[in-house]
Amino acid sequence: MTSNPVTRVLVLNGPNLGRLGSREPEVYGSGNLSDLEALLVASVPSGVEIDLRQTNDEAELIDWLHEAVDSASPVVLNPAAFTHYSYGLRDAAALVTKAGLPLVEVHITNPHTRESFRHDSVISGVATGVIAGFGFDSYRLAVDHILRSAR
Ligand code: CA2
Repeated sequence: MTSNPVTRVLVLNGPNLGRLGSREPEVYGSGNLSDLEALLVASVPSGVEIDLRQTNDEAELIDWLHEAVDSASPVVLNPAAFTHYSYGLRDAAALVTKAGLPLVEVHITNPHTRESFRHDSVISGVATGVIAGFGFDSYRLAVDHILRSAR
């Protein structure tokens, strides 16, 4: 539960998600990150900023989680392949939730229906919750939860 009204949600995306819309539409759908941003902006009340970012760089993603702590911003995180092995990202995600801020792990696909290496997440154990398998709606549901729980 966040105590202050939410004015900004950080929506952070890990490696290769910048390629959404141009590759593997049968797996990830045909929308790109601009489409995702537009969907989220349309789903939140005025006065709530959707700050959507993507990086292929693990260090940059960790820095953004530190920024979330310092600015008390709730986070929606699609860690992409880092989900499955990055203990550095896990430690940074734990800093967010230990600061009392929500961090919702999201996935476009349901990793449990895919290759076995995708079945384990090193992030889930420190996340507030996990939403997977609903395409871009996974993100919308995560933002909706963050805004409802902050009321
Ligand atoms: O389903 C998800 O959102 C994933 O986080 C996507 C990751 C994958 O490693 C996770 O297991 C599940 C992969 C993102 C790769 O993004 C691409 C986008 C377009 C084309 C190819 C890859």
